Amino acid sequence: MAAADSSPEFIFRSKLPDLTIPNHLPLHTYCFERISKFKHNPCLINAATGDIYTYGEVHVTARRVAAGFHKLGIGKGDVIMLLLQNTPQFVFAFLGASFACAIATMANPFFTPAEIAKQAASSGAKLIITQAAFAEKVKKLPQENQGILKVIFIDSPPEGGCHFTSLTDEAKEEEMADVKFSPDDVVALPYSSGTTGLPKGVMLTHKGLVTSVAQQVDGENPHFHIRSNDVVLCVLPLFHIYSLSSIVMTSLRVGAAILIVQKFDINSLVALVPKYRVTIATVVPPIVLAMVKSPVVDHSDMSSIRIVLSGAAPLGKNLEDAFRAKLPHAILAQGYGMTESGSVLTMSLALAREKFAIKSGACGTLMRNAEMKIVNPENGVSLSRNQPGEIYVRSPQMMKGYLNDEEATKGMIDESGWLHTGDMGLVDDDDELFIVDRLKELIKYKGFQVAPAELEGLLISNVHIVDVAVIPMKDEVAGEVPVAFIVRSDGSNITEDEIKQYISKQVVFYKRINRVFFVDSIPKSPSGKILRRQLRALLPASIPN
Ligand code: 4UW
Repeated sequence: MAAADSSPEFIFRSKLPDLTIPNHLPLHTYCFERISKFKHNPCLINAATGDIYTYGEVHVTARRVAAGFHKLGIGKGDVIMLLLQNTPQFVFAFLGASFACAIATMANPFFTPAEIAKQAASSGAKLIITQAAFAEKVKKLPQENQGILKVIFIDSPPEGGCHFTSLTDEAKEEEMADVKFSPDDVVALPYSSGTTGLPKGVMLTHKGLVTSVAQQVDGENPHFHIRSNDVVLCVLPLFHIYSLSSIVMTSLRVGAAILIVQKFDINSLVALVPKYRVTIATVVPPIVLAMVKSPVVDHSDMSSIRIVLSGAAPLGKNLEDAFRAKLPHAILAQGYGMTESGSVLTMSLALAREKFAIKSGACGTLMRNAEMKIVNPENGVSLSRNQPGEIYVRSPQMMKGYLNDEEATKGMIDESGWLHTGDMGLVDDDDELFIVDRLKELIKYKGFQVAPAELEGLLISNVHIVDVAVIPMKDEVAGEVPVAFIVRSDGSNITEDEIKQYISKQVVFYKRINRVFFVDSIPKSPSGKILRRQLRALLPASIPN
């Protein structure tokens, strides 16, 4: 929607002064710029094994990985698919790709083989790095997808398979290719469905990610004050931009230790926190909920935690207040980000070196070197404070665009460079952003993305279904779950269970359909767009949507 011509523009900015950002540097150079100060400090701690890698070791290993990629014929602009749970090798491979001027695309290793194959083909991946546990899922990929040269395993490879150490052992740092780098080169290619449609490759550049990290941790009064003696919990999946940017890259820049945890479980979390003296816990709302509800937290030593950062999905004011009552010594703060916006957009200023007072329920304040507008979605008019509208942002950390999808890119970033987030929010008198609703189709299950269009595409291909719409339904634990409105084909008696099973076989667990509602028709606009708000109003009254 174009802004109405004559109306004034209300542009919001950070409360902190802008920074000079060295975004001419490659991401790895920027992250390791101050490594001489903390070369011998722990960088990665693998909670599963107790292994600790110092900054010096991580730096050398990543460079060796880059040299190993070069030996395999992987170079500038080539895509490497990381199909890994949280492990140190994820970080080595990601940084190795950056050193090699290659591109890392990350996929959820719990995806089904079809979901993995789709992303491998769409991204043009040449190499897959994975674990033995997922070997079956990728077994046929190199035959089906001629572009894939090799599958590398970080643990026991299947017979004839290749081990990750073959990258690092057979190559020396000096054998890295001498590549010509440009700040606009893509370094990360996560997948996101954005405001509409299917998951698409989000092109994040060196310049964009350097900017995003600098916006968080650089300057005299950093917005997110991580220190070199912090131990940062990394339990959120590394394939998601929140974890990669706001945990890994920020920690690398400041020299903090990253505690890599494969899976969230409240009992192991309460054991890990005192064991490693975790100081920063970066989480999603369901983890905040588990910490509030679980009695084990009451009997555990959580005293080392100074910050809990929550984001990727809404965190209600009541839950925030309950958490603060339970862990009063810790600062609980929210951040709001998006894959397409190159990660974080707003973050609580309670995390700054010189803290600001914040309000419960706020998602933080805009990052430095960025602009934000709140726009009436009906008429494109820019709104002033305290008025809810669609959140637009403009900043150098945003994506370059969607891979091979100019039309979808244009739908997301307008001609004036504003990215339309599809989220509804307001900026209050203290510059704090409150998110009040979501305009876009996206469903968020515990912070994971579920694209309605993907499920609708699968459902409509079933002969028993003639029309379908998938929307979110509120859920106390997951935040939201996908539910389907289904129009059965003539004479079909397909049941709710049969539909759920049909989907379960084809998708990762969090995309499963939670409820099915049979209807006579799906409400649509004259142009054929599903009227999702009307469907939301049809959900059972006991569930506030
Ligand atoms: N409140 C309400 C929130 C919030 C939210 C996100 O999966 P994506 O594309 O990306 C993310 C990224 C989150 C993030 C990145 C870096 C960071 O530091 C941080 O701070 C905690 C968070 O989630 O989904 C984007 C969509 O997720 C919703 C919103 O709809 C957004 O467009 N979302 N954060 N605090 N909703």
